[in-house]
Amino acid sequence: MEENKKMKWWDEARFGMFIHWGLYSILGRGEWVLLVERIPLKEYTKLADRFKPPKSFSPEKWVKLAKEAGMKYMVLTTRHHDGFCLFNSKVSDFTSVKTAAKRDFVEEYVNACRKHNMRIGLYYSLLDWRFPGYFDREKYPESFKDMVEQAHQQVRELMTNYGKIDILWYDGGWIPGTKGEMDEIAALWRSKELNDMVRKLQPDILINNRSGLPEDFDTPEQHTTPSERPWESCMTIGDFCAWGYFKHNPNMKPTTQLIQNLVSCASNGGNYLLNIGPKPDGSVRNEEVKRLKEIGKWLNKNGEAIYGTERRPKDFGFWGAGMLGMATVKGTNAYLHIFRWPGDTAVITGIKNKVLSTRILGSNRRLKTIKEDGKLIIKGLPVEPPDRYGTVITLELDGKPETFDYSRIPLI
Ligand code: FHN
Repeated sequence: MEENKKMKWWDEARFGMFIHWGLYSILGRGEWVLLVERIPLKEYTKLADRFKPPKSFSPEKWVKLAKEAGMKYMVLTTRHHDGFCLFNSKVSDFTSVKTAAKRDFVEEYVNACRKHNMRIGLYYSLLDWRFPGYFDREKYPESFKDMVEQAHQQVRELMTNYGKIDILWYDGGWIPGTKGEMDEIAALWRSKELNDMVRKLQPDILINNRSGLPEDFDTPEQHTTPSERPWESCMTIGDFCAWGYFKHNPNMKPTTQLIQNLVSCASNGGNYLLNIGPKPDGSVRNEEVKRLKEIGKWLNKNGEAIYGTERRPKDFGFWGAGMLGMATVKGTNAYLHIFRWPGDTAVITGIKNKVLSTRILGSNRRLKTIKEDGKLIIKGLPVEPPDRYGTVITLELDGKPETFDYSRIPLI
C-alpha cells in the first residue's frame, strides 16, 4: 500500500487512548516500581499470583470509554519493561495466561476493539529488566542475546496470533552503556530485520520510531512539539512519571488543558495519545473517566474542527495561536478555537483570505464580520464564553487558508 494511503486513517484520527496496565498496577506506585525500588525479581515475580482481575472485567470497558471520549484508536501495553506479558507467549512463562489470571488480555482487547470498530495498537517494550544482559551486555553477552531473541519471537507472536493490527508502538529501545545513537540502538536490537518481519506479517501496519529506526511516525513524550514527519504526542493525565496506576497522583490535568493539548496537536498536524493507568482489577479511576467523558462531550460538538484537520500553513499561527487560542484548518475552512473568550467582539489579525461566512460551530447563525485594515472583526458574539472548554468559530474562506506577515508593518 502506498505510504500516505496507509497513514490516512491515522492522520485523520487525531486522538487515541494509551493504556499502561500490568503487574505494577497492583503496587500503585507507577510502572517503573521494579527498577526504581530495586525489588528483587523473585519477589516481583510473585505479583503474578495476585494479578487476577475479576471475571466481570473485560477490556471492552476500556474500548467503550475510548469511544465515549471520541478516541479513534487505542494502544495497549502488551508488555512493559518488567517483561510481564498480557498475551500468550511460547518463549516466556511470565504471562497473564500462564499465571493466576489465566487470561490472554491482548486477545480480549483486540476482539473488543474489533467489535467496536476501534483501530488496534500494541505497545511492546523491547527491553526487559529481568535480563542481566540488558544492564551489562559486555559482562552477560548471552543474556543480552537472549533478550533480543525474545523480543523478536514475541513481536512475531503479536504480529501473527491476533489478526490485523494497526499500530506497533515500540518502547524501551535505549540500552545502558551506549550513547543512545539511533543507529547503534537499531543495530543492537536488529531492528531492520525485526521490522521487515513485522511488515511482511502486517503489510498495512504503522510502526513508531522507538526501535532506533524512524519508520512511520515520531513520538514526542509529554510535550506537543511538532516535527516535519508524522507525529503523535503521548501524555499522561496525571504526573509525568505515572503512566501505570499511581494511587496518589494529585496533579490531574484539568479537562480544559487536555482539550487544549489535543487542539495544539491537531493544529500542528499531529495526534494526541492520552494515557490511562487502570487499577489492577482493570477499572479506570474516576478522575480519568470524568475527564475523558468531558472531552467526548466537547468532541461531539466540535469534532469537525479536530478530526481530519490538516497541518496548518506555516505562520498561520501568527493570529491563530495568538492571544485568544489556536487554529485548525481543513480544506477552505479555518477553525478558531477560542480558549480565552474576548467578549462580544473578537479581533483577528493576519488572515489574507476573503471570509465568506463566520459561525460558531454547531450554530447556523452567521456572525457579522468586517475586514478592516487587514483585520477581521467578528461582532455579535455572546458576552460570556458559550463553551467553558473552548468555543470554535468556523471561518469559511475563499480558498486555502493563507496569512500575511504583520511583523514589519508599523502601527497606524
Ligand atoms: O519508560 C517508559 C514509560 O514508562 C512509559 O511507558 C512511556 C510512554 O511513552 N515510555 C517510556 C519512556 O519513554
